[in-house]
Amino acid sequence: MLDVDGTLVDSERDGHRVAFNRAFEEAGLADRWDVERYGELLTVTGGERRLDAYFQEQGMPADERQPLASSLHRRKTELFTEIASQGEIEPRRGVPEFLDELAGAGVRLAVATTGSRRWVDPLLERLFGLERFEAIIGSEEAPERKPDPSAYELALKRLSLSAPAAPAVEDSNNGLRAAKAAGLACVIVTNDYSREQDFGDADLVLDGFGDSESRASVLADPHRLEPPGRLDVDTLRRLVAAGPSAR
Ligand code: XBP
Ligand code: MG
Repeated sequence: MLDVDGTLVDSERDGHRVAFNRAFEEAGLADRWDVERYGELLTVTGGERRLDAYFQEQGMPADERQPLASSLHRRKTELFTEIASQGEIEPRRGVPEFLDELAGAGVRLAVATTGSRRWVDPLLERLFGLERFEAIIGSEEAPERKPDPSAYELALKRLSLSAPAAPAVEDSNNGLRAAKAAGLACVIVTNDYSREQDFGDADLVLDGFGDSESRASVLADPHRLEPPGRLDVDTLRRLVAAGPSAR
């Protein structure tokens, strides 16, 4: 079970953030989210909810901010899709190799994201090919965003799997909480935005996927899985065998 934003792709700082700022500019608004501010705003999942929470913080009344958040988010989605179609959103280092290894081992894959299918599907198709994923659950299927577990619960249902059989790979505390609430074991691969977050409940924490040229460092390994400098199929299999509550 795979998260998208921040996990499979580096999409937040140079993707969604830039698209939000362009949407503000086009709408004649002076608001701009710099890299640091966007990191704080990321604690609210879902682009429309993030806009709404931001305008609420600015003191805007609900009847004004909700339609504004909705129209800005619609435009932001179009702008992000354009950015992605220009090839500006890259897979995280090690992800293509990781997905190839999973495919080679016959591991069934599903995606569980709070993002909209309107940009998720074309981006996954462009970077990895949609045929790899047996199910893709986005905000349209699971409107209660992470840390709500519904995206993971639906993904399990689509694959007719029960939770212990399927570990999640995530990058954030919100994602970890969603996966855990669905009963999944969860591997965290941190990134620049998430590295300071609380991953105390995670089953394995790495600072990257790792590949042949760059080893991932292990930040927490409560099951003593001892991955070989990268996240690999064997480590995931041993995690499933250990079970999420084996700590
Ligand atoms: C990612 C998100 C998303 C993106 C933007 O959370 O919160 O909202 O920032 O996508 P996760 P949308 O990685 O935990 O799924 O604007 O389509 O919501
Ligand atoms: Mg994420």
